[in-house]
Amino acid sequence: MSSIDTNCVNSLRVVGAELITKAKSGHPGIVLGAAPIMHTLFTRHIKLSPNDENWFNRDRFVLSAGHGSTLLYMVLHLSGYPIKMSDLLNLRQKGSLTPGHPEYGHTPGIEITTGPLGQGIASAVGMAIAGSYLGAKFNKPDYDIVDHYVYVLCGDGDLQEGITQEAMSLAGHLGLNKLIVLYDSNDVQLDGDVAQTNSENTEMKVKAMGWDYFKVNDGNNCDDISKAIDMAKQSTKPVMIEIKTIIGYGAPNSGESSVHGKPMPEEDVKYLRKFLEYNEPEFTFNEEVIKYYDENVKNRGNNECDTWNQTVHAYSRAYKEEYDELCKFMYDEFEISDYTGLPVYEAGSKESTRKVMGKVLDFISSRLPNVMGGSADLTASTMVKGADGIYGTQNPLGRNIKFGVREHAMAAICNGITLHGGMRGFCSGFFVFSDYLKPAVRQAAIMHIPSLFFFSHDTVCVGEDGPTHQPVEQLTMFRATPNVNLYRPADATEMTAAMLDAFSKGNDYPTVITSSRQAVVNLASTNAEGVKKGAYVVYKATKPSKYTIVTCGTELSLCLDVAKKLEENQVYVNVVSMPSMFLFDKQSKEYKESVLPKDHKIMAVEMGASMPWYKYADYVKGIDEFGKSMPINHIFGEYGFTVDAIYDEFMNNVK
Ligand SMILES: Cc1ncc(C[n+]2csc(CCOP(=O)(O)OP(=O)(O)O)c2C)c(N)n1
Ligand SMILES: [Mg+2]
Repeated sequence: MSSIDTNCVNSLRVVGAELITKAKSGHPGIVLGAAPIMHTLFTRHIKLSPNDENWFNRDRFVLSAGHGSTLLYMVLHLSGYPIKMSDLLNLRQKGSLTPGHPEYGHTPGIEITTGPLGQGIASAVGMAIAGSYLGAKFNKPDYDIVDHYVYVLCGDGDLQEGITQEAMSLAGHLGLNKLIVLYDSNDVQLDGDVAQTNSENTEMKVKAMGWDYFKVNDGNNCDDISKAIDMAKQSTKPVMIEIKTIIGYGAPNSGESSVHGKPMPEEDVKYLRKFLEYNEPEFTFNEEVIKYYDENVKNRGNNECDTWNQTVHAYSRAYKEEYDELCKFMYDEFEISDYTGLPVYEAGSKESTRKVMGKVLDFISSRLPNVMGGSADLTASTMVKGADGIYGTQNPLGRNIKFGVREHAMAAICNGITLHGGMRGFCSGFFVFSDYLKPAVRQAAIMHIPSLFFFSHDTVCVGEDGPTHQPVEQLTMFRATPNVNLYRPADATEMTAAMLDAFSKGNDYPTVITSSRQAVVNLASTNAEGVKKGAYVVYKATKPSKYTIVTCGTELSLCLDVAKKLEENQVYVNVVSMPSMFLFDKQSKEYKESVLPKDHKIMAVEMGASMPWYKYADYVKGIDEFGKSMPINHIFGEYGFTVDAIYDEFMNNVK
């Protein structure tokens, strides 16, 4: 290793340890162990332009081992991103630019929020899919417009997560040759040695999944790491480079799990400095280091970006039409203006909302070439699929991703597609199995990105498949998750409005849409404007009323029938459809009170856990037990979701 590499790596190690000790919290183990990996990747390989953070063809870097944030912040600081030393000194402090784990949209240069192990590597697969699609669409001989790599740094913990197996298996199947995973293999994790937990052969495992595998035996050797990355770039498959490192290298307790996540005491930092023969003042990168990063990351990257801009300029002349289209992708300029072909449903007709969801999605895909996604082996049930055939090496322009039964990776991949830029990812499954992918929806919500999650079979009306397949608490789960818009539309009108809104521009939150297995009546009284406000009065009582029934989804038509029966008995109630609590809560006080008047007694009705409705209602008719296997026509009676049963419940508890 050259002396400059040693100087850079040692300064990352010492300053990193000092910053964590100053912060009184953080993870020195990975910083000390993986510093040579990050240094080599950034100074010799990665293409980034600090001048243009959003350069479309930059390499994407994903720190799947999010606890290594300090290392990433330091490298980005040295690379010329607007992260100052004062920001580093504020590591993990309130309001700082350098929070505990990397946060997308918060710190310059951070491509994705990470911390929950496994999410990063799975989303990187999505970034690689988006990159390959865009490359296939726009690259021409001599014009490599989108040909970037997606690099991941992961640790032992990432590889233990189930989501990682799902994602890697799919990446291998799809032959994502621009995906390069650098595995910080230090045989140690938080609670002890990895050997206490794992005995599989990583090389055999990843090769069996269709990956190439290279190994670097000495993780302190930047040249060896660099050579392996060079080889990885030549591969026709996704590549894992296992790099043997020593956790906490240079600390007195290096190689032990105790160095993973506790700041080093002052005397240990002194020991480290002595061990590395590092003599700069505290918190100091010396001139040589700064200059080296200036030249080899910042200037190199900015130059590569300039060259790319020239290529694109020439491309704009040689391929005018493609260039115009490329701009629409890059600047997110697609919008639906022509609604010809949007399915129309007559009032009074019957259709399941899942069928409507599928048809509207097909329409949207035909208008928006930047949407891409699919289902977890449930297209036949959810009706959700992408356009233009199945995506894969045979058809890189296919927009239908067959995820297989890999819900968790599917949702994280969907986030990666969206994060890449230029594309919007969507995915789909049975609502009950949203449990399998919820952490990725949470990530999307934290990142404020508009990933899309479409589910069918949204209540116990699934029927025969029984409690394992009958969702009860999942609606509550998403409604309780901050920054998630959950839509539960009642009929074709509401579903169409929800779908179009989900794909509209400017949403800084993910959208979850649920749909019914069974057919429902398409009502004359539902409307798109009301849907966008989250809730609206669908039926106004014919005489002054003191009561409102609030509901959503397939229970809306039922509640309208209940209101009719009540009127026949001189009880006058309004009926409110509330497809989105998230949007309703954002409305003005006046609007909210016009929908749910303060002086009304309010009953909520939904075939799901009652909990979220207590925010709005005095009395809730819900389902607070698991489902039971039986045909759907028995379900309504079993759970009291018939006109007569709800009528009685209203009369006994609300009136
Ligand atoms: C999903 C998830 N589970 C648990 C954690 C807590 N956690 C953070 S790092 C870590 C150990 C990971 O071990 P490894 O990847 O080997 O990191 P190293 O100790 O080598 O730095 C754990 C359990 C987490 N961040 N995410
Ligand atoms: Mg480890």
